Amino acid sequence: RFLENVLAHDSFQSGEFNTTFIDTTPELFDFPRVSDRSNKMLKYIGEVTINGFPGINEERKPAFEKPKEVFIQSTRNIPVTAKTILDTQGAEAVSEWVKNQDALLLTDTTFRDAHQSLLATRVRTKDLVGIARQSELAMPHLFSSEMWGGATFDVAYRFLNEDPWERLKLIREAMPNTLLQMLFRGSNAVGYQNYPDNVIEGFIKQAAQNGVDVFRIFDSLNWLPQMEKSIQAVRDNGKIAEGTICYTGDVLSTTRTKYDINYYVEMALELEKMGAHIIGIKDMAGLLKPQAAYHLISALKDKVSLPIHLHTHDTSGNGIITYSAATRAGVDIVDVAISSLSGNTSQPSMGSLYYALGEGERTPAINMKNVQQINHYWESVRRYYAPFENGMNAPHTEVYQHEMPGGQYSNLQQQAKAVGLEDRWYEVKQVYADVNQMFGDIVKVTPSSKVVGDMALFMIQNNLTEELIYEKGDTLSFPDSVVSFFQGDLGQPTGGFPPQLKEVILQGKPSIEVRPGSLAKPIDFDETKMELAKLIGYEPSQEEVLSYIMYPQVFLDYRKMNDQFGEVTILDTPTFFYGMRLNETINIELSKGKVFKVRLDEIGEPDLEGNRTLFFNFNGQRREIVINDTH
Ligand code: 3PY
Ligand code: ZN
Repeated sequence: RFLENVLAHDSFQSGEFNTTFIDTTPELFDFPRVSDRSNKMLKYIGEVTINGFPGINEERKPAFEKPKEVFIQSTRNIPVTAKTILDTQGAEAVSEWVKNQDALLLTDTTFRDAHQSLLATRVRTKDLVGIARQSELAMPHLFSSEMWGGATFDVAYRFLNEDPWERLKLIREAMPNTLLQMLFRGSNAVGYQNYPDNVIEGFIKQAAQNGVDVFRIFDSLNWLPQMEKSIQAVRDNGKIAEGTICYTGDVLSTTRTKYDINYYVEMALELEKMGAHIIGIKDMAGLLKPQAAYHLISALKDKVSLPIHLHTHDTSGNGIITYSAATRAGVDIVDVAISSLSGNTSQPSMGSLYYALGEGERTPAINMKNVQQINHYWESVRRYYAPFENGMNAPHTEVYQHEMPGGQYSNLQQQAKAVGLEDRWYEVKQVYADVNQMFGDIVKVTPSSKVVGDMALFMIQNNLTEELIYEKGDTLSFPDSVVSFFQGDLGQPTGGFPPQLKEVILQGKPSIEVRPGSLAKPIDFDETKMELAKLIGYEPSQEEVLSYIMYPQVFLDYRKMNDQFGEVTILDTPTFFYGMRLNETINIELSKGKVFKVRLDEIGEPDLEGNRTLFFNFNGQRREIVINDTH
């Protein structure tokens, strides 16, 4: 094996017979590890080559051009950033610093919400880390980079075979001078249900230790008691708590007055009392129209002493005008994405906003030449993810009627398809809006938005109208998420539940009106750690224990995949999704600086059991891998 390794080594093959490389190349002696790891990797490649990747229908791997090299000149003097202020003077000082800036500050959502909203959250750590350092150099004046939380946590494990904590650590390393921001669902953390208080506290502590600086904390019903513990935990860890209000309806509507300007001002004042450092306005569906933005932000700036951070989605096509109006009204920070991952269900484009605002004292401090280079990278990388595009490619003003959040649109479309309602999608959107009214006009964002979606599908599938629900209610078996919602498991909506519907849906089941976390038994972390150790065969880290608490089965499935295939995160994205073409050669960096060449030489015919043998050339050695063809 040693001889094989030597013969296969680049230095040997290049005809350089100076054997000092034997002394300086420890991997030549590293037989079992390299061959075990590489066999697992080849097994993965073989598996995707033959059986495909979930959600990808193309039979053959397309040819992708490599992203252009990005080279951003680093400056000698590191500018004073919000991150340096946080690290040297603390969170309150950041709040003051933000308020004292004339220029509009920007949060770049490219690493989180942009791909969550456009590409089903599928962008891999490799592609993010591949541009993270250059992004920081290109955009040193960003307020923050939103790169964690929301759906990225479970999607990483569930669909990408990667560990989200690892992503956080790597981006932290690559971006030491930028505030890293995460989206945190209050008492639902990064999940879809309520967790006990000590889980929320434990999660925030671990996220802070691994590099999160700004926690955007929201509740899916805007119910303040669900946010208090999280805000306190962020403060206890010396990080920035962005107390966030979800925006719904239309503050200027004269017919729908439940969520008027006063509602937001009151809530912001409560969040300020709770200890928030910044007030976030989270317009997750993109409903905030330009004039409404002007009035809302003006009122908030007038009544609240904290900085205001505005988040919208460009679904309607009005995002830039909304931001322009908010900027005139004095908003402190807005969320944008790099152009090639912006627009439609994503955030408005950073470049478009820059040019729209023109020269003036609020012009954001960005170097568009640098931003262009980063944009070229994402233009190429986005192509890898084409199968996950959500299909919306034009402004969609219908969002003002159905009010579905950007991230839910394609998800619910898939859910509808799965139950055979693909052709009735227009109806699903209408019923979604009707269900919202039946529920008393609630905030719709993960996880409350899922409840509305589930109810809409249930009604269409069972040919139910609102009247029929009241008539036949006690004979119906409502979706679990709907029952649990009316039981109070996600908290209480503004104005309470409609009493008659609550009675029909609960059919005598008990409900609560207190904060669910106040009843939940705290998790015993030591016991859970022991339980998990038995299941995975080693002592887990605190991060792994938390992941297991949030998503037990998803985490265990990920461990199983990891044991079977190893660290597939090191594969380039086209290979990860599509496997290899016959006679293609790829490079795999099995560990830092150790690059191996892999060629797929032959794919054998299936035998009677459907097994095919794939012949690879792995750094000069022939390797055979048997894959069961499941077609
Ligand atoms: C999430 O919770 O994942 C969201 O992005 C909500 O808008
Ligand atoms: Zn969003």
